[in-house]
Amino acid sequence: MGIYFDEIGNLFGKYSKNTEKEESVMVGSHIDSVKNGGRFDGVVGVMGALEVIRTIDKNNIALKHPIELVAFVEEEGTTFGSTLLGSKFFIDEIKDFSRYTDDDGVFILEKAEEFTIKKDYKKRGNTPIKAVLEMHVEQGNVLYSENITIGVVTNIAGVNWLSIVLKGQSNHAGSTPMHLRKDPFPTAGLIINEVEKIAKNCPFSDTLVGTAGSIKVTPNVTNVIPSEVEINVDVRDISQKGMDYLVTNLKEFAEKLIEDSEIELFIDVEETAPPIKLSDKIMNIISEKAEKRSFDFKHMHSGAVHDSSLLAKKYDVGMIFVPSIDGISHAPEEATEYEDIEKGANVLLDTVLELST
Ligand code: HGY
Ligand code: MN
Ligand code: MN
Repeated sequence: MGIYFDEIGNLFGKYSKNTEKEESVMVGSHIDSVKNGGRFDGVVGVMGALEVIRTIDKNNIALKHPIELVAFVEEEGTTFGSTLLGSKFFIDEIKDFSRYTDDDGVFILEKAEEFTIKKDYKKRGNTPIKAVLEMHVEQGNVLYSENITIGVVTNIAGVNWLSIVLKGQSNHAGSTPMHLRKDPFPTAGLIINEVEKIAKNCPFSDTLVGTAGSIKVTPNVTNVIPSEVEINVDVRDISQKGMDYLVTNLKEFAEKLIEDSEIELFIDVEETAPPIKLSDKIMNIISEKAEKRSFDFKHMHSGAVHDSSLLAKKYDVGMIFVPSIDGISHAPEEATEYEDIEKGANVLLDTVLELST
């Protein structure tokens, strides 16, 4: 395959043996992971794509369209602080790179150079794309609990990430009387609790989820009243209305909390990806191929976001889910039976062939 990178470090492998058309069928996922994550999230989709290409090549199957394997970087946002960065760059939606630095303050493009330009990478260029396919572990418990082999993804939840910063005044934990403190931590605690309360009690959506996943306390020392607390909140729903409900109510709650206090509040909302519907045409092909192999399949939405969320803004996209054992993901216990991955890869192969021959 021709191997290409782009400036942010996304990796592409183009298989175009005897193909006459220019538009490629893109297949892949991401290879980065969350901290303390599992071994299947993302990787299953990249290895599945590689296996599909190997099988086509080994069997000398004639294609009309090239197949492009893709391994996106920074899908999880673990290193540079924003999820779906690799695919966001690929669809040309990143306006300002300055906010994307790692813990050492290195910008993502600078970091990517170590893996691309320094290895005289070839630019992918603007090959047109006919369709995009991503196989992925479900990361939920629907398929596994219902003993279903294939998930045909209909739509993907949207995601907003909120950074909520509360500023107070650092001081001595022992000699500062309670009425003289400007301690942002208790306020942060109330806001964290409110995330769950609002998400649980939304009157019109039972797919709305809210997670206060990380907190940064400065200076984070037992005998020092914190000067600053930053909470990062992940808000998702398959409807924008649900996401807006949580963000709006949380903002109002936080602003009310600090009204008569000397704590300062800063809220930054990053609309990372909108809720999105996937291609009916590709959904039908995936269903038909699963049926042909007598695999049980189910149409379902994805609560997790994927690179496909952003690609679906520009291209015809389809996703194939394989079961996650006990629905666990983003944890070392994340696992999927290898025979389930093989079944998913076969449906991926059949779908790719339908689209590229
Ligand atoms: O957070 C997600 O849903 C994805 O795993 N990045
Ligand atoms: Mn993930
Ligand atoms: Mn993933």
